[in-house]
Amino acid sequence: MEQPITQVQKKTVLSGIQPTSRLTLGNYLGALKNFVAMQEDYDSYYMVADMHAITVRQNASELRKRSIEILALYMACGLDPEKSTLFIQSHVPEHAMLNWLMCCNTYMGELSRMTQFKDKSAKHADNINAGLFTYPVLMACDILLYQANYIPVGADQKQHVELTRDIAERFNKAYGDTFTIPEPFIPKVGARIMSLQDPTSKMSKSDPNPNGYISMLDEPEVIVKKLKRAVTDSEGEITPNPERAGVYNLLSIYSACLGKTIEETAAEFAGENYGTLKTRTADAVVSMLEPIQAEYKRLLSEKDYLGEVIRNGADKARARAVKTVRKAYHKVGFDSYKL
Ligand code: ATP
Ligand code: LTN
Repeated sequence: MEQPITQVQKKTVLSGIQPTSRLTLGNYLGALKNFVAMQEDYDSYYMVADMHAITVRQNASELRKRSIEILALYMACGLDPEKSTLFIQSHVPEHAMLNWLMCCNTYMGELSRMTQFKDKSAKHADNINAGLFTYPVLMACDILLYQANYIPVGADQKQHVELTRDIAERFNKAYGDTFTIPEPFIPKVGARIMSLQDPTSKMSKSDPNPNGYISMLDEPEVIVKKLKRAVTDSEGEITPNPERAGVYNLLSIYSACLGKTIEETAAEFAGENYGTLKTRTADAVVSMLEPIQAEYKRLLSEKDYLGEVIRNGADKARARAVKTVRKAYHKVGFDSYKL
């Protein structure tokens, strides 16, 4: 008798990036590049985290525009709406619906230990709002709604994924199995690209000094110039030593662009000077970003198509998210038959 074909259920991946500004090389190498690599083998959900972005004051029309642009950039990098579910977070109201339940299962002490909260409240001392504090709970909801197994993120988000695990385990213990426990997926090289001007702090899209970061949309000449100005040290030798933060950062960028290990790259540059390292790193970055930039420009001119992708993405995401909300609402004692 013919055997029935049993389909192996793919594991689920979810991640997101905040549309707070144009994306940097750090966002690409730490997160986005892996989104693309993972979409082939996983049931993938990638969102633009616009609800997270308003923890810091945003201009409304710019936020709306940038959210669409970032979704277009996802696609320009290779995310295919036929393979992945691409959506804008605020289009899926289930994120906010689950948020309250999870706020009631998270401790103040846990949230006050989050380093991103400490950093951002220091940076925005005039607007330390409750959303900035509870932000990791919303991030936990993003992940748990889709029952995601793996979360591709840069090293700075590891703490938030760990908190998500704790909240999910607590909920499952109190109410019975409801959520999948996720794991962070952090790349070996590129998980923490540092500022070109201060290599002891993370390259960040909200850095007021544009020489500190490379934007994914920077022109080739600008990329070359920024890398030429990158802070190194006075030792003159190229070795893979994390304590020599400037040189190590350039080696990381070069390695991550070409998919090599830092040791391989350091061996390649042994005996060379910093000028060569900077020029070849700039070449690697430019050749990686140029085709993405061209495709991005093309996609932005296809407004109707982008609109369709965004609407379909929201429908697909909602269909999945609502199932989890129904389950969780029922578990806590809400009458969820109407959802
Ligand atoms: P902001 O500066 O607005 O706080 P950000 O540049 O840190 O933002 P996020 O939207 O917070 O960017 O991050 C999106 C993803 O990119 C996350 O997975 C994060 O870990 C990753 N990421 C951000 N910066 C870097 C970096 N410098 N190196 C590697 N990964 C990074
Ligand atoms: N908190 C992340 C962005 C983010 C995210 C998520 C990442 C929001 N929701 C869910 C992974 C999964 C950040 O600030 N980088």
